[in-house]
Amino acid sequence: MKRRLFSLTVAAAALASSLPALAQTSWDLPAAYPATNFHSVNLATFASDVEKASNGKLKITVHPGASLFKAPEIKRAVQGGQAQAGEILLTAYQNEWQMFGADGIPFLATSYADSKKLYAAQKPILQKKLAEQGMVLLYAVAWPPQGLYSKKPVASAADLKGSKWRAYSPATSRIAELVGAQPVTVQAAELSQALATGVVENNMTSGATGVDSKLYEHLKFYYDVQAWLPKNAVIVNKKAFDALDKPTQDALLKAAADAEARGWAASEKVNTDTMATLKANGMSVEPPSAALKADLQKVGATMLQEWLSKAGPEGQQMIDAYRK
Ligand code: PCA
Repeated sequence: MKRRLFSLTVAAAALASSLPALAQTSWDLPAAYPATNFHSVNLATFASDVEKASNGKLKITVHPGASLFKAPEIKRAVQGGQAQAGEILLTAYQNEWQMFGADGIPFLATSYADSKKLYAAQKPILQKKLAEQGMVLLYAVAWPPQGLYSKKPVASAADLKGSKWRAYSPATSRIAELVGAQPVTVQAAELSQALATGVVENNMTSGATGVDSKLYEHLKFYYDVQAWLPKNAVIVNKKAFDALDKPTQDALLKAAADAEARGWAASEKVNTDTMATLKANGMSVEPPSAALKADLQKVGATMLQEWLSKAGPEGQQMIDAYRK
């Protein structure tokens, strides 16, 4: 009996000593949008691609729906290493550095093609800034174009005066101010609740978030303004990245490049599909009137000037690179 126990112990010890060879790194990746959202679905595929391509050496657990960290806390969590990786909405961090907000400026880039050009102009400085902050950019994917959801019909910006406007970024708050509405910052995870309780009565976001948050249950009008396409970026703590062996780093970067291509394609498809879903759920989906469009374009022109004056030469260079 004793001998048997001894040989079992020896076997267990032998097994344990062979473990480092199979060592697995586990990462947490907090994200702020529901599991069914196309960004989250893409993250799940990305995580499983990484696990396969690294032969199980790197396991990434995605935590969607702001379940691990609230949206505005994710960047700092990755920077501080509380989470090894995370997905952030770049424009939400504009107050920290103006360049983060370049894709939140209304009417600067309104199509997928222009949005990709803007990303190309923004990417090198984003990578540099994140590196200075101890992080690595893995990939970024645009949300579908942003339109206006409202409880009441909106013929021109005058109809927005005094309304309770949901904002998700400094830029969306600024739009509210410029049209005379009252901005209230509400994260996507709390949007349906805020609408149900009457905290807000309109907002600008995508068809994707409209469907995720069932905005048609509270708001009957959608104006397909196509004003800008903000991006989500997936970032990783640099120390965590550097701790991986080279083959695992390569597997991660390859899976990230695939996720970026897949995400942009998914975004376009989701844009088309969600417009149909909004209509099927009784929402009026229309282009904005000429007056509303002109009013919002004026807001966009003001915001671009404001952004350029804050962003300085770095901002001007980026806009020039984008427009080239
Ligand atoms: N949905 C996110 C950000 C942009 C979008 O389309 C939101 O409404 O919070």
